Amino acid sequence: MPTVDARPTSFDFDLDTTALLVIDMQRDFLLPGGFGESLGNDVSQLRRTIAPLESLLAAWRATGMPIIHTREGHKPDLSDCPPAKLKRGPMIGQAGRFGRVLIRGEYGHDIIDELQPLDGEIVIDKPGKGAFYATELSETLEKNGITSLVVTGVTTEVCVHTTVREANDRGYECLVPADCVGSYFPEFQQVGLEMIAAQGGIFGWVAESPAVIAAIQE
Ligand code: C5J
Repeated sequence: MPTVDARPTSFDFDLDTTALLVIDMQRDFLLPGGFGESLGNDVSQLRRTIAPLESLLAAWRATGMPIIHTREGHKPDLSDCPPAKLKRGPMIGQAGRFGRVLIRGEYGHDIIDELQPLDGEIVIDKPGKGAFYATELSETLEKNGITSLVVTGVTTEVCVHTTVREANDRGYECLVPADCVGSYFPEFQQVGLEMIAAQGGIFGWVAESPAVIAAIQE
């Protein structure tokens, strides 16, 4: 069983029961000129996760362990977008540089070229911030015998955090590689990671991706 040097303690995980979760590495959030940047955000804060995630994905793919990608977005008629979310996110469904913002099937809704899923990898479309809400994620994990998750993607304090919290309440162990999650706000990145590992790992563990790669290659 590989051990990762992580905060708050070292984390043991079983390669047969661990999946890699890649949260919302979508063009709408990461591309210069896209939705995220149109809100005044600095996309370079998210884009620094791309290279470490490429390396982690390559190492993970070599093990044959499951990989699950998620995309936040809505049906074209917005019937799965709660009015409160739309009220606070009026750009959702509007025309953006890369198509209708956060709408399934649009160019901007899809995953960035560098991290496109390969055949056989699972892609889960989610209408909310958490990957468990209104999706088939629970069933998918149960079917594959998964009990631990390595959670990556964007943004740290929103969709990554919500998913880690949902997973924690459902009994999953979560390890978050700090260099593979990103926030537009450096202070949220720092505090978001601290919150996961606080109080003896209240939501899970935090490590760096080279340590995770070394462990899965053991
Ligand atoms: C946000 C996400 N930040 N994927 N979505 O709205 O974190």
